[in-house]
Amino acid sequence: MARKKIALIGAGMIGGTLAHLAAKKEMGDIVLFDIAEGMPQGKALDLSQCGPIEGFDAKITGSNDYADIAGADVVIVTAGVPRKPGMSRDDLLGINLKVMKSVGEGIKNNCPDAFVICITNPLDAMVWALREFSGLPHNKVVGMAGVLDSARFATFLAWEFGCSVKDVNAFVLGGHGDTMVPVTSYTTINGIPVNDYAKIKGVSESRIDEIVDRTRKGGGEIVGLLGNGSAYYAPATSAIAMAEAYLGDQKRILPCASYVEGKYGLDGLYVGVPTVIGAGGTEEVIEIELSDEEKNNLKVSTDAVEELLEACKSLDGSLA
Ligand code: A3D
Repeated sequence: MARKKIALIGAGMIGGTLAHLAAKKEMGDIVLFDIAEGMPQGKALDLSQCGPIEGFDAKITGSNDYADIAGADVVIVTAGVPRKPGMSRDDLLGINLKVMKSVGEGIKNNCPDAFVICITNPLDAMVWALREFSGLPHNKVVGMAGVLDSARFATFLAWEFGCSVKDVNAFVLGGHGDTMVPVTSYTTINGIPVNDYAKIKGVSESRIDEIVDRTRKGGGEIVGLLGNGSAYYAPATSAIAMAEAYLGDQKRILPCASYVEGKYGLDGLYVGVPTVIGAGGTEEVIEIELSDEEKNNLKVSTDAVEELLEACKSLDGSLA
C-alpha cells in the first residue's frame, strides 16, 4: 500500500510541530507548504535529519508550490497571521479570510479528496470559509479546537484533584473563544461525574467555576506568557489525534468544529460539537442532552460564531 501523504499548509510554529509529530508517528510522507520562501524547505531539511536519530522513516519536503500537495490524504491548515497589538478582530478576519481563499483553491485544485483540518483563527469562521472556498463536502472539512480546549480543561482538573490526566475525560462544546462551553455534566474522572468527585475531594463549586473560566481563557494565558505568538505544542497534538482518527478509521468521538445542520437547533454553521471521526471524515455529529444553562451558554457561543460568518460574508461577496 502506498504511503499516506500529509500536507501542512502553513509551516510556522504549529506547522513545524505537526510535521515533527507526524514524522515521529510515521503517519506518512509530509509536505510543509508556506508562502515564505526557504522557511518550509529549511524546516523540512532540519526535521528530516531527526529521522536517523529518532528512527522514523518519513519523507519530509518543504514547498512554495501548491502542486506539491497533489493527492494529499490529509491537509492540516495553519496558514494565516496571528492577531497583533492594535489589530481589530475584523482586521484579522479580513486578512485570514483572504488566506483561506487561496488555501481553499489550492486544496480544490490539487487534493479534492483530502480530509482537511483547519486550525487558523478565528477558528469557527475560518473553517466555514475554507469549506466554502474549497467546495469539498462538509464531512471532509473540520476545525480543531474542542480537542485542545478539552485537553486544557482536563489538565487543570487533574492538577486540582491531584489525579492522573489519563483519568480525566473532559468535554468542551461551542465556538473556540471566550464563549466556549466547558460541559461539567459530561466531564468525568474515570466515570465519576466531576461535580460528584469535587464533593468527595472537598473542592468547591466556585473552584470548578474558576477552572472553567481558566479553560475559556486558556489560549490567552499562553499568549500572555509567551509574549510573542500563541500555543503550538498542544494545538498540533490535538490535530494529529484527529488526523489519526481519520487515517485509522478509528470512529473516535472527539469535540470538533463540525458542520451542524439541524442538530442543537442549528442550521448551517461550524461549531464545536461531539463528532465521530472515521474513514468517512466527520461521520456523525452526536447531539447530547444539555441543561437549560448549558443550552443558553451554547446559544451565546453560536451567536458569536454567526456574527463572524456575517462579517465574512460582508468582507467577501462570493460567500454571501
Ligand atoms: P505562525 O507561526 O505565524 O504560522 C503561520 C504561517 O502561515 C506562517 O509561516 C506564514 O508564513 C504562513 N502563511 C501566511 N499566509 C499564508 C498563505 N496565504 N499561504 C500559506 N501560508 C501562509 O502561526 P502558528 O503556527 O502559531 O498559528 C497558526 C494559526 O493557528 C493562527 O491563526 C493561530 O491563531 C491559530 N491557532 C489556533 C488554535 C486553535 O485552537 C483553533 C490554537 C493555536 C493557534
